[in-house]
Amino acid sequence: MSGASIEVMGVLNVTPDSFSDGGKYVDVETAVRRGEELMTQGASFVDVGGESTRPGSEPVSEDEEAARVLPVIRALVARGIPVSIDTIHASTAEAAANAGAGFINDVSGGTHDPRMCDVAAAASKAHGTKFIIGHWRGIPDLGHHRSDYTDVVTEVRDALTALAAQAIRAGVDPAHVVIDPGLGFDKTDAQCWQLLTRLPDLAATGYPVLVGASRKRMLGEMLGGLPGAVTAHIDACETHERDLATSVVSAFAARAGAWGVRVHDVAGTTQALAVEAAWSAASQPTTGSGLPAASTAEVGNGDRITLTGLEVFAHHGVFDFEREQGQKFLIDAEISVNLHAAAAGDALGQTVHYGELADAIVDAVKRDPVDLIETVAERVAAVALGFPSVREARITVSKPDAPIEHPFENVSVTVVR
Ligand code: PMM
Repeated sequence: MSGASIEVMGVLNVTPDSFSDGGKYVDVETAVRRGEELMTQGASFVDVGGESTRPGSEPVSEDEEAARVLPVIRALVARGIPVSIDTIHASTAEAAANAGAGFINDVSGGTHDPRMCDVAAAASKAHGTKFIIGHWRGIPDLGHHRSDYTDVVTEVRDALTALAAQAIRAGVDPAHVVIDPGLGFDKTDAQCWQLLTRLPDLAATGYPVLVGASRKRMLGEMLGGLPGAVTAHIDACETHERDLATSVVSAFAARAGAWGVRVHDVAGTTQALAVEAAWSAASQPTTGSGLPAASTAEVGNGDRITLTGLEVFAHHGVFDFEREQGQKFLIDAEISVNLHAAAAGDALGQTVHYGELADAIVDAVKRDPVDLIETVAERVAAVALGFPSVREARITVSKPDAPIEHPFENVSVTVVR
């Protein structure tokens, strides 16, 4: 279940030939006005592109591309508008990042230009620039000849994971990686729909997932099967005939756990996302306090760190002698935290340091004696949840020497928070 806020990337193609908005925003002033309009309509940031990736389109020299995008990026950044640069060229990405673009959006995922990963790494380090890694198999060809997959979702996911690992090895901060299945790039319409329906498989990689379905052929083909009167109505409204379908995809993508959507019609998507958010909020189970209860979907992908049998000498208990003499407590902590980025980058900074977790738990158990191990468990859970990215904590506190008048093996309580 979603309801979480999702990034809306508004498309601003400053190209004469992009497939749906080519030629509309070629002069800087018009482009900047459009960027401002996209932000007013609810965009989180504006994706500026200077070269069309439409199959069969004319390649653009890097100089020409830079001349198209840089003045627009500079003007948008000067107005405080967050920007991404849509390019497969490292030199354009570098210049854009230096001009203040917060995202490098490379539909080739760093495969087209051998310098791209190094540029993304330097920008990640110097400016905190994020790197959007798209999936494709080469410059788009008119015949869509490279769409042979045995299992498109698994293959795209594995390819993106490998590209992300390569970028991280080059020096991109794992927290700056975003992945994108590259809808329409070397994929049939049916394969694009499969990728959408299995977005959770991509999200389970631990990387934020961006979806770019806006106005793409997969939507046109689907709408083509509707009665002619439907299209006639759309024409009368003067909106692009695929925008409504795009907005519906945005809502479904949000529900499926996407981090963001790349769209031309920001206003439509903003409305669709508002509907999705209201729907999700109303359908959340609530606790007695009226607060939403944690759902399994929110808890994440199943990754866990488990620390068992942590021994702490402390003075908890209802009897005076327990308070005076103290006794042994054993703590088991199981925390839910996405471990993918840590594993991909072999990076301690992306996970919970179990030594620090143990230290924090021992400190929490040792301080201020209380009557109940329930209270101790609650305290330990709060400490565990205080570590960054921990989404759930299952804490068991055992008191093997508890004052019970009969032979027993152990007594414990478990809380899940
Ligand atoms: N598609 C296009 C261009 N840039 N960027 C990302 N991250 N994902 C996409 O799917 C994507 C993209 C092609 O569409 P356009 O010509 O309308 O910009």
